[in-house]
Amino acid sequence: MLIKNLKLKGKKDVYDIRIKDGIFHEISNNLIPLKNEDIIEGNFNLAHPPFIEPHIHLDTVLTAGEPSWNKSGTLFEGIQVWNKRKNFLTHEDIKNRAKKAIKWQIANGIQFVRTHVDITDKNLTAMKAMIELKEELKESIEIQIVAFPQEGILSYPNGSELIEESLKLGADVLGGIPHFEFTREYGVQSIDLIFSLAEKYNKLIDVHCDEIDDEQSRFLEVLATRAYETGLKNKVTASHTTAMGSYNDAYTYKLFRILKMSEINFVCNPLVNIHLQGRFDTYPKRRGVTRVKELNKSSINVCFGHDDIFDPWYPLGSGNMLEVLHMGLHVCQMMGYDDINDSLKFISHNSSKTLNIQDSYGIKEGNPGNLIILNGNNDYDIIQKRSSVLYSIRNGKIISNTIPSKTFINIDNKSEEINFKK
Ligand code: 17E
Ligand code: FE2
Repeated sequence: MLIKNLKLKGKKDVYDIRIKDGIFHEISNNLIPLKNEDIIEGNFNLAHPPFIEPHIHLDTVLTAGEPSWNKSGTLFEGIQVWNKRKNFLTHEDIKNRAKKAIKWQIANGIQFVRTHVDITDKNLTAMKAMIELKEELKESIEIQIVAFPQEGILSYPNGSELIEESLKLGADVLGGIPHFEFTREYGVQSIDLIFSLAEKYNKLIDVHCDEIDDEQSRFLEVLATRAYETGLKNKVTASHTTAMGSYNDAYTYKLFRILKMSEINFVCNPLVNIHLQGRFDTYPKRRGVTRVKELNKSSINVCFGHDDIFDPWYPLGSGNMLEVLHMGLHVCQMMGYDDINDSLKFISHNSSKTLNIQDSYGIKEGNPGNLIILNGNNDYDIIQKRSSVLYSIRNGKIISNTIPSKTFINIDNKSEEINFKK
């Protein structure tokens, strides 16, 4: 396959890209088509590595309102509603809903997903279904599965057995929820258990950590310290960490030292946490998101995740990482020209480090031939217009393409096509 006339980030020239046997073969100017080669016209749009969804709950997608709506908008009511919905889970229910959401993700240029799957269920129905779906879709999307104990490990009957069983079934990552355990001690013990299992089974770690507006919720320091001391370091991710939005600056200054030393990754979920947090405040009302701008400035790896699509925690969403980024830039006040112009990394390169796939990620000769073509030629333009993903190409095969809409206006006695939306 030959893709003609592409812009590449940070480069002035126009490039052609040849993918052969599923691999980036040549990236150069003016490549001559070979006999019988498939040709795609890039129209001077930006070629970019595929978007990454580093944090979603695919087992819960598309269940909002079942059996009831989350009326308070809190994390806690979401957990209660899901607890009731769990009674109706079947293998096919999980697979059908997750597959529908994955198709939306593919249409939006996502090719790598890390999904949390609730394992506080004695039958592990969702885990078994997601492991099967991961295998079925592996040509089109790479899925990492987190064994996520939604109702706690030490606070849930047989929690530690269920999480270990999930690893034996094939989960890739260990999850946790220390701030939701009954006691602080259980929270710390749950982190210790996660680390010992990660070492035993050679797995990654991604913990829902301090997702609460309680400035006393300080499991992040424990997670980072264990990551540092065990040497698991960048194999560890802290998701949400919304309490960091409530920590005082003196404590946060001290905390950042171990965060930096630990080399752990962060996932901020701005769409969902701007909605779930601050719910116990009147006014002033906290934003309840982690300190993305400051983490990034300290060269600590941080990326953005969607978290939910139409489920007990979030009533909207269509799997579009540009919407996530758009919200993230606003909520984290990263709206300077340079911030906006260098922001696609929060849904691509930075996320690849979180997933530990950075070595084979990116448009580079010799890497797997995975890219998207966006309807725009720089980060700024693409976010402002929330561009369509014109093509998503995986191992040299088109897995989605979109024809952008056209809009006509009729004013001043003339009809005109305008290009405000991509
Ligand atoms: N569960 C949880 O503990 N936190 C969340 N944000 C979601 C599920 C979506
Ligand atoms: Fe989450």
